[in-house]
Amino acid sequence: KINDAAVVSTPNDGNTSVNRKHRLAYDVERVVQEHLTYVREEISDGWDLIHQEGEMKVYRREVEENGIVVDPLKIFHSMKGVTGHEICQYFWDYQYRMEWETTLDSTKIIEVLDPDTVIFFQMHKRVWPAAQRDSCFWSHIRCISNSEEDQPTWLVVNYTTPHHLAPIKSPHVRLVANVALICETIINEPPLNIQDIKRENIECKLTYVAFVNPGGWVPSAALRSVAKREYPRFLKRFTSYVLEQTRDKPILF
Ligand code: H15
Repeated sequence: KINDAAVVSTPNDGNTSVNRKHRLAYDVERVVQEHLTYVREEISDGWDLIHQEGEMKVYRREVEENGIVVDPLKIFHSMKGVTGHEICQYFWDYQYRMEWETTLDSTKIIEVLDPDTVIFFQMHKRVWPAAQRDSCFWSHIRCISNSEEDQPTWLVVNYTTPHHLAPIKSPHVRLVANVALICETIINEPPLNIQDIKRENIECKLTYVAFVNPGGWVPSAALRSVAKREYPRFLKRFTSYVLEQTRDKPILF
């Protein structure tokens, strides 16, 4: 099965596979499969609901490693009017990023590994009394068909990787991240003809998970309060951006 694992599918045609492997293909496959395995896991003991607003629920588990806060975070949300493909496309595509991201100074692509996988270098805004953070990560978009009848699952994974074009330069500190956005599209009261599906018939259930290590010490209370404020803010702003961008466009299934 390991050979199949590195087959790369194209976002615009989930059924075609091309055998174009790049040096990080196995890494991408491993992390994608991990996210798919855990996405259905129920919220259990140790997870605190830290924010709830409409359909959005933000959970966090308090974890420290060597005195550094590395709290895993999980958001469940559901919205009408957009597909999982649309949500993931806007999240992955760098050309829209600075329109919805409020915690970045810059973003750039430093390598294209295949049509669905790129490496980003980002400079984050300095948001608390600590050194400025940067990040270097591969970002992969994927469509997974579950069955003939169901809409496919779409996901994006952002995962830290080193890169010769992005050396760590003091005073900047490198963030270490493993972030996934996983979307399922539901068609309510499906019309007989697929062409008749309207935006009001579609609903997207999304899960966003983030494991972020600040890469160095940051005061715990400050970091937790920034995270509690910024993650819900990000998801609200991002999802309203996608709604606004897609409202008058044909539905992208
Ligand atoms: O996922 C989000 N943004 C993407 C696209 O820019 C990048 C993200 C990523 C973050 C860090 C490293 C690599 C990749 O996936 C939205 C992120 C919203 C973040 C809200 C701010 C939270 C503040 C607490 C983070 C703790 C890290 C310490 C510096």
